[in-house]
Amino acid sequence: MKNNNAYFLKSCTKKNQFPVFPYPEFAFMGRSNVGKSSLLNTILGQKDLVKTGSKPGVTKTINFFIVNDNKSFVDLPGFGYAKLPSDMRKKFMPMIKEYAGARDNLKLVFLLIDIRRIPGDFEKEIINYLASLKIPTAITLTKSDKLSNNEIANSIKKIEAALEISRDSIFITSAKDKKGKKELLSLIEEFSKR
Ligand SMILES: Nc1nc2c(ncn2[C@@H]2O[C@H](COP(=O)(O)OP(=O)(O)O)[C@@H](O)[C@H]2O)c(=O)[nH]1
Ligand SMILES: [Mg+2]
Repeated sequence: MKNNNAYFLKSCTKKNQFPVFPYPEFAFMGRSNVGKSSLLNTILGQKDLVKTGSKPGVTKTINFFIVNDNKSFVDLPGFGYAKLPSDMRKKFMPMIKEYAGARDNLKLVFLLIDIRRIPGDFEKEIINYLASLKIPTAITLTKSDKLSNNEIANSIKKIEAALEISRDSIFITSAKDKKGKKELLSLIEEFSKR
């Protein structure tokens, strides 16, 4: 995938605002501060198409980007700004459901998780929900530059066990050193054709 033409299309808060087009779509979700904006910029090969390091929880809109006039990337609001997990569920799950249920061309969801964190029930719930819609999820571990190779291997084992998923659906990335960029781009190419 060449990264020469990516632009922001629109921000939406409701289903009836979602753009209609025939492109294969890829969604990115994860907790605030997980490195979602940074990873999106890395994948797109652009410095700051997507704002990074902004105050957690400020962006609550669903943002659509058009990539190479043949794909769409969707940046979902970061969850985790709400204090209680039950609150997160109340706000975030309905939004995920509304979004994922409405997008027939959604090919793959990148669920970002900080490589230093053990994911819990909330991530599991998202994975199970997407699976019920037959939407595949790529577990995308971020900020791998913060750990040694040994620590990375240990984290992968723990995350695999916590989410009860196979190693095949886990991808190791770093926006800082661009680790995983090639792999994610090939994945996007592959799933565009499905
Ligand atoms: N070391 C390191 N820091 C990162 C990486 N990705 C993001 N960050 C930092 O983590 C913070 C949150 O990043 P951001 O992309 O805004 O996260 P978002 O809230 O998920 O969109 C910022 O201070 C980034 O510079 C990474 O791969 N490695
Ligand atoms: Mg962000």
